[in-house]
Amino acid sequence: MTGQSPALTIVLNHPAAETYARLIRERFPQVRPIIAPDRGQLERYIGEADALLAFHFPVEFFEQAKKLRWFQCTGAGVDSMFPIRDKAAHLTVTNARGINGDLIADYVMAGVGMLHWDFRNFWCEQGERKWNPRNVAPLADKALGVIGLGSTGATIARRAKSAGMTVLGSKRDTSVPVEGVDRLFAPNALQQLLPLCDFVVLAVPATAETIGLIGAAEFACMRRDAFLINIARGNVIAEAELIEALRSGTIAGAMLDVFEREPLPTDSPLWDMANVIATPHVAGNATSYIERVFPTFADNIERFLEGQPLKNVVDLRRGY
Ligand code: OXD
Repeated sequence: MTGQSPALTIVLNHPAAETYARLIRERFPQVRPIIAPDRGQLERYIGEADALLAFHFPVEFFEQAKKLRWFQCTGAGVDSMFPIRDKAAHLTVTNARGINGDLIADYVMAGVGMLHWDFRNFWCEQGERKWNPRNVAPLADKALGVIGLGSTGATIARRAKSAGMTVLGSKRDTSVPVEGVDRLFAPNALQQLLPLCDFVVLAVPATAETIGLIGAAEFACMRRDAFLINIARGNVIAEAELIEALRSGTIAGAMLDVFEREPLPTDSPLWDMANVIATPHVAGNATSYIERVFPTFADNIERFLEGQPLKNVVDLRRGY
């Protein structure tokens, strides 16, 4: 590329920017990757970017990104663009949907097993050397509802079905069946779906329609022995109302990977609740993530250079 101007300049605002840069150089000598994992570098280089790769879109630099035409999100959720979505119509936004659905489904099924068997209690009893046998219903007697049947939700549904569970789900278009889902509900029929579930799994993107989707009214529809699992985004739940529902026994417990504020503040009551399993937004963190996601990204670089439509394009008005 010496002496020639690059065909495409990509700013890499990611902790693994060095690795992405190496992979891009190996495959696309005509492309100029710029390593910019922190604010200072981003501020310096964002004005040169034709494309940006990041997990969160750095909205504070949007106005400076005058040449930007493409944002490749390294994850699935592009809710970080929410504040600028009305100004970003000129950008092509692509994501990495489908890359980590299997891992997220592993996480959900692990949560279903732990909550259902009350493993937290077994661990406490083990610490106290207590021998306290009890009986547990097979999962095949239980129903799991998936709110949001995009690529991740549909993978979760198939896994729950393969564990023998009754699987319910909600999605916009209920006319097309989803493999493994016994019964589909429209998004406005949550109040009918929730009382039927032993486990409710949130797998919706955070959009104008889903922010605050689950609050006191929805917890009141759930069974007192039901569990909630959130692998979507923290702001899909009204967190203060969740804490109240967990405290008062309106629902039995929850496994939460995402929170209204991340990292979860150290003074959040969720850390100490005996009926909560809290994890630090890891459900989709597959080992070798970069190797898994890079083929999609490389395919898109090729398409971008050839002026072809990109893959995994996100409709910013819908939010997914
Ligand atoms: C994602 C995530 O959006 O891991 O991919 O949260």
